[in-house]
Amino acid sequence: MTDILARHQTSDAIAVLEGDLQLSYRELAQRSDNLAAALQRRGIKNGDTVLVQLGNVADFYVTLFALFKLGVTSVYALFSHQRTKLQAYAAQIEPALLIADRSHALFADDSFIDALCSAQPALRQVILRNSDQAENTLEALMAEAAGDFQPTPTATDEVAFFQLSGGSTSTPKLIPRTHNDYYYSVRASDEICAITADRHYLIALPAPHNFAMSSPGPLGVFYAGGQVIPAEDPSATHSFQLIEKHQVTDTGLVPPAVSLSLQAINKWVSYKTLASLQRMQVGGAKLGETLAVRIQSEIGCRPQQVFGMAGGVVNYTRFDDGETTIFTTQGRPISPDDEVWVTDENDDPLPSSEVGRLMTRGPYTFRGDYKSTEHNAASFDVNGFYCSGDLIEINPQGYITVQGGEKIAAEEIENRLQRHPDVIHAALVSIHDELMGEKSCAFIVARQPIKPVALRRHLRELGVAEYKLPDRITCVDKLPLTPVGKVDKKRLRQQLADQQAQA
Ligand code: DBH
Repeated sequence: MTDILARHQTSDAIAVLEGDLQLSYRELAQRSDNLAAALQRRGIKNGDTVLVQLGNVADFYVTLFALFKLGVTSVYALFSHQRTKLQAYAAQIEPALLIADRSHALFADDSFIDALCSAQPALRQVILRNSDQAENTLEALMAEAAGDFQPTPTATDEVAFFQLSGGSTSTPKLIPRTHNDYYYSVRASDEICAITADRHYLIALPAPHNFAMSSPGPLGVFYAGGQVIPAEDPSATHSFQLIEKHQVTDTGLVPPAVSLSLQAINKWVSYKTLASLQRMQVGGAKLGETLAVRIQSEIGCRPQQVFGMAGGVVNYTRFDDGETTIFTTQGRPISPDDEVWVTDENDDPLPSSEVGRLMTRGPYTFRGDYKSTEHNAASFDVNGFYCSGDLIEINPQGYITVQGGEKIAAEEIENRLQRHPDVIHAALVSIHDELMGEKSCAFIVARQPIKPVALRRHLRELGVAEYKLPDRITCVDKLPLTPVGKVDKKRLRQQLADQQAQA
């Protein structure tokens, strides 16, 4: 992955724009060399692991390349992550180095750092950004002369860094990504997304997210020699200013951010502010058709749907696809060697145009989460196909439409519901919803009547995130079963659809 920057390291073209800071490719390469050399002098070496938490700032990318050059394996926590997540990542990788930002509440003083250091005996170095100390700050290390630093990256078929799994399991999972697999996905994304040196890409999504990083993200933009504009504050107000100021041509958003942008346009800014914006990628959750159409008609740019996962397979609608495909599907895989198919509840393959569980295997898809033998045994089949838990349909042209289950592992919520003393059986299904794209409904068989509020409280107490709580909770006498005795979710969904139709 060090190659992405090495290609342009003598270029004076602008690589990153952040506020008044403007870094050329030459400067980005120099700073990352400086940082890598400074860390090497402090004993950080190839084979070590590193925990990083930085926001959407130029320093994120300086650090990313420095750590690639050193050949250390890193986890990049989201800036929104708090104590529990960081502790869980540290427990898994036992980092030798922590790089964090004093402007994050967790690092405003030393108490969390001290706690982390005492729990992690391997942690030898802490480097902070925005610190008022004189030395050992990230800023100071980036300014130390690199001397005759020689990169020592890990081998191309070895782990380059860990991606974060969006799954809902109690321990956050880490996904090993190799240089070869990730670099391939970046280059192929550039081709599909037509990323060239004249593109200006705004990063309003959290920088470490797989979409923000590689689909095509800054890695794709750097590969092509274009400009990256990280938005530290992702709000529409701020993003719009950056788009106008830096003549942004491309960006990627999640659907709720698209809604907020449309609202902002209609309320108080002229669409002319966004005149430079030619393409808007949308992913991370299902984009409703109405919103997709409005991107084109009200913002005046070309929507591209992206459906991917941190562990691998990424699907894009292509710019030359027909409007129906662009507005109503989540695209098709990057590679002709991506295998994506759909199974029913009994793990049997379903024909095209039927809804089932996504199974995938391919050249840049992971083969297992880090240190998760049991979990991996349950989420991969004997042929190495990964079951993401997403419910999808694949049309005869190979385009995917997400039907539900996105990122909310039904089994996880069901297991937690079943930990309530009055719950005998629980099943979670999702249904289409005009407003939200989809809604989840939990069917409960209970020993005695339980109020939905009590069940939601129970889930919260077990650490279930707010957005994963079932939108509806219905108590039933029994759950319909398939002939092999699994819960017949098709029938439950049908039941809900019938109720909706009658309402
Ligand atoms: O949701 C995702 O994880 C995702 C979405 C779009 C992703 O990983 C990606 C593109 O690469």
